Amino acid sequence: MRLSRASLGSLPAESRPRVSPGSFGPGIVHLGVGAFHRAHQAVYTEDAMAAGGGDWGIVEVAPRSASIVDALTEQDLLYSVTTLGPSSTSTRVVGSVAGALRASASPSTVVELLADPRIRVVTLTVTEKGYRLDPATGEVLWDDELRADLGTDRPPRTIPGLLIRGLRARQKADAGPIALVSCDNLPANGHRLSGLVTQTAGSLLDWVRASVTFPGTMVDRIVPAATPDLLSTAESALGASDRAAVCGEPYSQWVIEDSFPGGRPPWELAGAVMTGDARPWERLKLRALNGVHSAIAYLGAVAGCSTIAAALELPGMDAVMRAFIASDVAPTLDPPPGVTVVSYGESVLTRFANPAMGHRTLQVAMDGSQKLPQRVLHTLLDRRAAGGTPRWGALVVAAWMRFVQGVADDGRALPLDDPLASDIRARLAASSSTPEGVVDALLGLTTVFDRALADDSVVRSLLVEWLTALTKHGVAATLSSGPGEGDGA
Ligand code: CS2
Repeated sequence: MRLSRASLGSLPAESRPRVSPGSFGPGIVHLGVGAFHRAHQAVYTEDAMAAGGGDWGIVEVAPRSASIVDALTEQDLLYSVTTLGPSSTSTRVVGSVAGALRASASPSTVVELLADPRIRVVTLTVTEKGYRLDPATGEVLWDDELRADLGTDRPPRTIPGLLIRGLRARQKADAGPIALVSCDNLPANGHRLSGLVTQTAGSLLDWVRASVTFPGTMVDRIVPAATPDLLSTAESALGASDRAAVCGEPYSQWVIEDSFPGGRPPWELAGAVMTGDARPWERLKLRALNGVHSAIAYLGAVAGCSTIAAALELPGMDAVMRAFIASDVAPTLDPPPGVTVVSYGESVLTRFANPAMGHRTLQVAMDGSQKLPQRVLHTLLDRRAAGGTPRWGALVVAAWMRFVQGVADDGRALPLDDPLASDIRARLAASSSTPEGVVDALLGLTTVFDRALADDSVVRSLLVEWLTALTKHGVAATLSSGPGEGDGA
């Protein structure tokens, strides 16, 4: 049996949707219907509607992928989320989806939706690269594709193109104000999205200033890619197969700036924190969670570990991550009231150690050029500006430099899945393969490394020392020499 409205009656009671599918109208358009969104915002929205009502159904827009849209459509827009605790799992069907379509197949429908007065919120999970912003500066990366989206009538192909064309249609239709909400791990994501829209708005700018808000958010839940094992766990829990099943850890957090001119779902009833300023949360999460995640991913992948939990068990890894958090990350943060960076970091390491997750190091390692600035390099910059020596942060960057060379410590090939892969490979091919040569070649990636970092001799020599240690002795030996006496000191 396949999951569908007809099969809902035979699901175990605790797995049934908390809202009745079809009993509410659409209120949100979501761009980027990936696993993270389905395990996070869609769940909060279902819980918010279950607790407080409202027409906040989500119309899911997949920028390209047809398979998720087909699966949702065949299942009457239903799918399940399996929560993977360290010793038990539970599966629930989510009923907050009100539509699903593929932007590349129906761009004009997406534009029309953005001009529909019922839609008052647009959320986005399009990954760092979807915004087409320079990761180091947040400036728009103009190219022919984006110019054509903004300057011609052809169906838009880029995310900024879809947004601007939709907003133009909304202004024309006089459909009322709207909030655009980035749910990606970008630094000051509301500010970045507002920068993207204002830099590309052209003659629409005055209307955007008067009618569009860009609430910043901090989104958090570890969501590994779905596997065949997950699909069978979901099927046995539900007694029905689900081709759109996703999974996630028990922990989940959403902090949202409360600036929604057309209204919003009562997300606070679902446990979200509504605030005036999400940046302290966001910065804490980017540096003390995502930065540590990336660190474990690069070191772990080079050491031959396929999952984050396995990499965390490498002798010395936990101690080095604690040293990174306490010595480099913590001094750069001003955490939200009641939170300390070190205790937040402790809870993050416990979450990463959850053996049920099977979160692959290569999944977290992808798109490093887009992730490093906000996750690690901003920590280094702040430490240097305060006169510090970011020894552990430099180890993380050196681990990325070791990773992008494409060979693990045991000689196996490591894939490089990154929008700058060809630039990275070309730079490495043109440089000497000594640690100095590799460090200098990669520091030349100007959209990744701020000049202040690339020109900093203290940072450069820390990178060379760590890369020498990683190359000569391997990750395991480098980590097990521990925070006390690593080669990077
Ligand atoms: C991870 C994040 O893949 C990655 O880069 O660091 O997806 C991480 O799991 C989430 O941000 C947790 O909220």
